[in-house]
Amino acid sequence: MDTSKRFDKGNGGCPGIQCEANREVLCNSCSEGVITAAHRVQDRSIEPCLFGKGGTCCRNCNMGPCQIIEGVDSMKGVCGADAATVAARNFARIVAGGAAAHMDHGRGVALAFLATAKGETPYEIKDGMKLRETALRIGIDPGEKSKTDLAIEVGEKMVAEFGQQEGVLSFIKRAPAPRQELWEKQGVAPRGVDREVVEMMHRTHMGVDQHYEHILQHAARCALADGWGASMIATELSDIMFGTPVPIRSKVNIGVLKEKEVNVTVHGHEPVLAEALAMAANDPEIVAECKKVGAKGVNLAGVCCTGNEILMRRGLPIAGSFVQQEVVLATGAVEAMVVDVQCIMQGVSPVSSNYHTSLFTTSDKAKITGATHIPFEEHNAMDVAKDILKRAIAKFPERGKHFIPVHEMDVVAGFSHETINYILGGRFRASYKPLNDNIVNGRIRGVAAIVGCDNFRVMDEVHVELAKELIANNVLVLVTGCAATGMGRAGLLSPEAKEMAGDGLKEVLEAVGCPPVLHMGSCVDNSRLLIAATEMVHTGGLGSDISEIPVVGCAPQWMSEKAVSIGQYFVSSGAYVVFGPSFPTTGSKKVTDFCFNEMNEIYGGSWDLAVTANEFANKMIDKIDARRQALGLDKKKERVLFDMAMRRELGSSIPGMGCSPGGH
Ligand code: SF4
Ligand code: MSK
Repeated sequence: MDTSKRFDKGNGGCPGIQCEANREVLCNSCSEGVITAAHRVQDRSIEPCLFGKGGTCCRNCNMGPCQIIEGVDSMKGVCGADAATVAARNFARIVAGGAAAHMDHGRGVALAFLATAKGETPYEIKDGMKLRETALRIGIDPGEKSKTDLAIEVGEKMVAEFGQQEGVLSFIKRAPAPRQELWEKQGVAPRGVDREVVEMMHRTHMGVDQHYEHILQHAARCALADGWGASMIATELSDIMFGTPVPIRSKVNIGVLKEKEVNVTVHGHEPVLAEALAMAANDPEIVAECKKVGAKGVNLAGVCCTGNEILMRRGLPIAGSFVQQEVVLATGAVEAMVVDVQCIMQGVSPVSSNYHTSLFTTSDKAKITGATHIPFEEHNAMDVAKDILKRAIAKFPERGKHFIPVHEMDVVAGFSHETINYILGGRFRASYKPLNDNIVNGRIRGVAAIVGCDNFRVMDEVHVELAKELIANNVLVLVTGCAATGMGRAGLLSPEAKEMAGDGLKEVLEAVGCPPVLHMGSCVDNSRLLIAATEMVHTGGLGSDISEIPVVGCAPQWMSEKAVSIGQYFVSSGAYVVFGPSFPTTGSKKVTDFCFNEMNEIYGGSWDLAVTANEFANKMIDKIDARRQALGLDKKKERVLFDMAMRRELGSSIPGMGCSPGGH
């Protein structure tokens, strides 16, 4: 099944692309001659390879590459490997790649945290309460210890978990007890962060692990070391160091770039760099430099998950999601793009070279041809941040022909697990009980997580259409990553969007005053979703494990290997997870059956595949209803079935909100 969709040629030969703002920039003369991924994806010569897409191309040794067809004896690998072995190995390596990205991110945060605790960085330990709670959770008695001593002890223990060889990772013990027992029984409880990735790469080397089920079980262990290990470490320590997010208003979309300010976009994932830039932007020295060139100040705006990090904690705007990174530069209005790691397309370098824009790489792990490399690490954070900003300011007088579209949208972000607890129950009785009660009484049908990337091979705004359909059916939506930015562009992260919700959900949202789609952060912050699901279990009334609660997940426009690791740790934690528009094992029926069905027998959670928003919604709501029924909560619920006319009407019924995901 070919699930890809192509962009249409838009007006005058400029490519159509998922949002109005993008289209306006790429159709404007300011971007004449600029080539972006939106153009490249239309090139038929880079059509996805069918063997690669289905996971049955093996290049793990130099007797290959071997292209394998399941059930055809003559189409095995030279070594005799069959399609199931190859598809499982490739899937496992995708999980390992994605997990490794989160793990290295987590390690960076843990090292920065430890250095901060020792007073060696410009950051501080902002959330003392969360520090104490975290210490207790990982088996450290806070007692009368000073904040500094406690932070050093927590930091050292977290750093040590990356190289741990035996035992089990500390945060695994946060999971519901039956889940921990299941992981132990299945032999998938992660022992150390790095160990599980190294073992995954070893097992999938030529001639090692060849039984697809055995390979996939270690993929589960590797993913758990990501979700309940490195990603959770990254989120928790970032919160303690930079502040636990609380609801905060801001704006998203390319229109957040400012005409009279020095526009600096921060792109990538690690919050340490973006925090330093945010601190330096208000430094008197920088303010004075801006004045000298006639700029009103520095306008710091995020791209991809760095955007989510600074949006959640500082209320700084997001200029664009993954698919907008080159388009933001093609406005000609950006003085500098500063990148660290992950999801940075090589295309940003040639695009920036069309303008006065400086591209800076900062991580010792990532250089890009054409970019200026300025090494950043937490010990010299402020010096590097100021150096970058001064160079950006110097570019401001060189800004030439440019175009900033008017599109920007108001959002409310910052729904950490702690915030949800607080807004539901209040300061003195913070609890998930009101959420569970409303699920039991049926006002809220269930909870759905929409996570992950946007993708140039998906033209429709599947995230947005899906979210609309879910909330109309009284499903509360939690969102992270670039999906969150897409929701923001479409107006779904504003409290006014409650008008789109079904009656039951709307009643609850009116009582607590939050949007129907809750922005929970970046890719690593999917760990917040694990904690939220666990809290629902602990609160009671909805079963004794994550596999019983009416909660589902999806990544309808996934692109990155990290999304697959995230999906797998949700599945291994007991969630039903739908991916689209394709799944990387479909070349092997055996492996796909294992992921879609047998994993459900083992974990009570499984994978599934959908393409359209409607297909996603049907599958997710069916699963929520099935879990409600198993809990004895139903009474079969009414279903609102969507057609295009209804979607249009829903979008336009809210003041200031058109259907256009471009926003206003
Ligand atoms: Fe081919 Fe086997 Fe080598 Fe893979 S490991 S490339 S299937 S010979
Ligand atoms: S940045 S992993 S495109 S969500 Fe986290 Fe966005 Fe996906 Fe990268």
